[in-house]
Amino acid sequence: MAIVSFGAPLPAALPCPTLTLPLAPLGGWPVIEAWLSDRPVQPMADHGISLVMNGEWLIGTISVDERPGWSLDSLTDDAYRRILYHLNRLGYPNLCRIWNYFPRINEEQDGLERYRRFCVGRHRALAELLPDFPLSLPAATAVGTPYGPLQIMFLASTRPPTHLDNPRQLNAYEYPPAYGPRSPSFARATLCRFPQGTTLFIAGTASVVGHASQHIGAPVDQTHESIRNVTAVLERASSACGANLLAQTNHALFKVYIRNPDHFSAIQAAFHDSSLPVRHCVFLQGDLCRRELFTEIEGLLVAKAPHA
Ligand code: 3EB
Repeated sequence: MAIVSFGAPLPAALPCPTLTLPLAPLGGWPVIEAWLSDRPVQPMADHGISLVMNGEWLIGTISVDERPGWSLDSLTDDAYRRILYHLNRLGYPNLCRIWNYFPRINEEQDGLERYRRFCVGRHRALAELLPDFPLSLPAATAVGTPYGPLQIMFLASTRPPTHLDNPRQLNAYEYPPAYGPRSPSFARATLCRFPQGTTLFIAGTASVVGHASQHIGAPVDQTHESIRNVTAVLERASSACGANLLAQTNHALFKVYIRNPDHFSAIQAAFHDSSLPVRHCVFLQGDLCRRELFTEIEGLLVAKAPHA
């Protein structure tokens, strides 16, 4: 259905949505992520959006170049409006997972940090157009690239999923204004309990407890805190679906974004000492949305769980 490449170029013409991300894999080889379907797929492309559907899932990507006269909030607002327009038109109105990547995430643009500008634009579009906002917000990631366009990948479904909170963390969409004029529009996790199977998407999860960043300046302690948050989300999802997902992390994949490549070995070692399987982790160099955050974990778990 889709191909995502980390740190290596892709052939120009692939018959599916693609994302080429300049996030270097740490500790080795280029990483290619392939999203597969066991049913026939139908592609569609329109002005920078490329998407594919299989009757249950829709996966799409949009790439937007920044241009003079457009601030990142307007650009993001416009991209999200176009995404929602197509999801509604095609009958896949339920957002399940979103990834956002753009450069200079912690730089100021016209007096506001670009991550906060991105949040303003995303909030403007979603608050206006998404029914049941903010309760219908999906798990998401927002990570900074060294260069390139604003790139968004989105997964949606014909069926409504269940969005989950993390009891250790305030919902991001309820963060106080100290973190920016509009709160970050995402859920801590999204659980898709569909007849074909159960999939859990865990959002970018950092060293944040309540709403405050923890362990400033300490990458290993931040990693352990982030792992505690991922574990708490797995416990929350386990009670939501009636299966022990903590016992199924061998069916999970994790991406670990690391701001400073000098921290890679120490952060990787912290996973060795944890309950998350390090051989299921891909480590990528990327900037995070708060300057003080050194690392962030996201996860995907295809679960064995009783039918919904
Ligand atoms: C946090 O908990 C960390 O703006 O979409 C993590 C994942 C974070 C996604 C987003 C932000 C986003 O606040 C930051």
